[in-house]
Amino acid sequence: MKIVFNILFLFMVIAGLAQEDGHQLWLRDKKARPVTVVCSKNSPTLAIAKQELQNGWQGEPNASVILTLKKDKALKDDGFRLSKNEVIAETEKGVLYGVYELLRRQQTGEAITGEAENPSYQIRILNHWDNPNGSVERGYAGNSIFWCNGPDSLTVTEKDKKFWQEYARANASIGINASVLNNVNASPKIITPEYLSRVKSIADILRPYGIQIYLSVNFSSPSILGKLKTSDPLDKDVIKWWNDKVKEIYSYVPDFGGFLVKASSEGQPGPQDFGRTHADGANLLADALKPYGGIVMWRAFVYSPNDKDRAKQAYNEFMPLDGQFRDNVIIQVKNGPVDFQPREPFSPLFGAMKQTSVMPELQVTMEYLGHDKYLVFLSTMWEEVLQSDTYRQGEGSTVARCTDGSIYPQKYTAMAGVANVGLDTNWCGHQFNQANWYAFGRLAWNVNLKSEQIADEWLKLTFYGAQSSKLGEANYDADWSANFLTPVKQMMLDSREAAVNFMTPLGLHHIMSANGHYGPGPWWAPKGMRADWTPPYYHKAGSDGIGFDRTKTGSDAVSQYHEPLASQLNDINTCPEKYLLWFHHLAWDYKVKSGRNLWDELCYRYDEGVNQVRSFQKVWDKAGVYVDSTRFLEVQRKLRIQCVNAVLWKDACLLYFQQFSEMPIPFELERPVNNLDVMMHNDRGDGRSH
Ligand code: GCV
Repeated sequence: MKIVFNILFLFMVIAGLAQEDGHQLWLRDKKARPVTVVCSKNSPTLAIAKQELQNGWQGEPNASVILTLKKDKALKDDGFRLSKNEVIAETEKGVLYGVYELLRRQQTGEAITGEAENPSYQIRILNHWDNPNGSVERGYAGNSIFWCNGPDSLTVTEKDKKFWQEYARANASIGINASVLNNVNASPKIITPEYLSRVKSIADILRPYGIQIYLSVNFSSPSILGKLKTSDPLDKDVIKWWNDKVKEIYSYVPDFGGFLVKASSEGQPGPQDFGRTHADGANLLADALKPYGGIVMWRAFVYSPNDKDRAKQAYNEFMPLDGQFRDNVIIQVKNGPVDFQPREPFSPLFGAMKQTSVMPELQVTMEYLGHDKYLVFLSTMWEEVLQSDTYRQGEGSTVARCTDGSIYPQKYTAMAGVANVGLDTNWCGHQFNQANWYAFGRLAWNVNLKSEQIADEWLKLTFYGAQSSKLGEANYDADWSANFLTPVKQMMLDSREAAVNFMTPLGLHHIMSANGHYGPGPWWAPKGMRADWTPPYYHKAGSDGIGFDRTKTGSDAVSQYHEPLASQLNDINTCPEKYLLWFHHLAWDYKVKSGRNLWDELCYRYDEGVNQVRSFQKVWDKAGVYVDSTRFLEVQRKLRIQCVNAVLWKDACLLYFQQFSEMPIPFELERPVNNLDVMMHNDRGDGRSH
């Protein structure tokens, strides 16, 4: 009998596998109750809204739900109002967002209040760093969902369409309304007729879900594609070339959103090649797009090899141009002044450019945070940045309020996230990376949401009921909440701080392995290499101490912040400890708040990070009973890898820095298990050799 039961159980587990592989994201199939949906209008978007209600209704059985399109003074853009049986909006997209919210609240048990729900940002956009050959720069979830290699690479298949539709649905369900289909390191061919046909097919599938298409363009396209002698933004043939090209693009995609541009940055061509400014370059494209309502997202990610402090350059280059950009240009600024590090202070450009629209760029893909291997919930990091006070217009001038139109009257407001999506079955490589896609959408819709709520929603939508067999239905909810939801949510909320601890505590940054940006590489500085691409440029470890002096007597990056923040960061006694070595170079025996000296504190932080990941393993193993086996085992395997890598980070950084501190690792802490010479010898710069 026992054998029969075991076989049956095994069969149930295997049968369950096919359904719970993560492909359905937070939109898993539900047993819907019957519902009648009433709407006086018809359209592809409204048809989706109706279908979603019918497929997912969890309210009163046989209820009647009304979708109402009408004017409402409290609503803006695609906002909506909900009641138990009605969704009110001014636009069809608003109705669709309202339907997803209603279904989400039914599932999570959140109250349905009837308040107006308006988006924080008008444009909530994913940036795909996808190349025309199907590879994805900094992508860790398989190849591109939009592009592929090979002779038939531009033929649109049914499989393509299915994927694009699923992608569109997932985005719409969290309020994302725009996508840039290709890498900012842009191939010029993306705007040739062959590629534009495929762009049109993608746009046609995404449109009913309310998603507008944008493209990254190469600034030299007029010379490369148009064979012009120059791509100088002030040249009249160049102006005409872009005007014609834009007209052509709109003939394929009449509601095309516009361009994203990386120019005069990391070797990409740009206006500076012709002695022109970023404003000249952006305005050229903005003028071409203007008649069609298109916009330009112009990136501020710039730095040059000669600068003494890379963190200062974007501010230095863009501030003098404030007020010179057309009103359909938005400057897209990475959250921190260097580059998506595990922790950075906010970029000083936020709030500083008062006459120019500015939008935050966040990185959803985990370039510097463990690729598809680590469990790191990024929402807490984004919350930290978005709620940072810039003081630009007095206290409370948070990054969020400086960019969402609350403080400055921007014509357009937007938030971008560098996507983490690929062809992997679970879309994101790691099951928990789905939570970052989800969090990006939710924060772009409501910038004041708390990470705790976002994690709570995501866990309920993604895991509730995944394994019902062993617990007994009557106690399931209480059990699940106490033994799965609560501990796993806490793990998510702690996960980013854990990563900071075992990678870059106390304000350290950019000490990862070169190129791959995965494991540790604080030593990496080959002869002749650009200094600002090497970790020693950032940590400045020596016998006198460690850290980058950005105080007034150092690089003076602190002065790019507004008072009282500038003084607070400048003063070692008031600088928050999390940014200590970002702004200060300190002696190894400097006393930190805990009473320890700096070296000991560093050791403790690294040790703490490793212990945190070990504790995540315990949390997950214990929660396993509530999770289907495929997703459980996948996450379990990855936590093991993360743990091994965390130890490696700790050993590499402590043994390397110890050469300068010449102090012992406190004897009560675990001893290193990796040797420095071996780690350095094995380092190929991609972080994989360890
Ligand atoms: C798309 C970092 C990344 C690059 C990326 C660049 C950018 O340098 O390592 O892969 O290029 O940022 O944001 O443009």
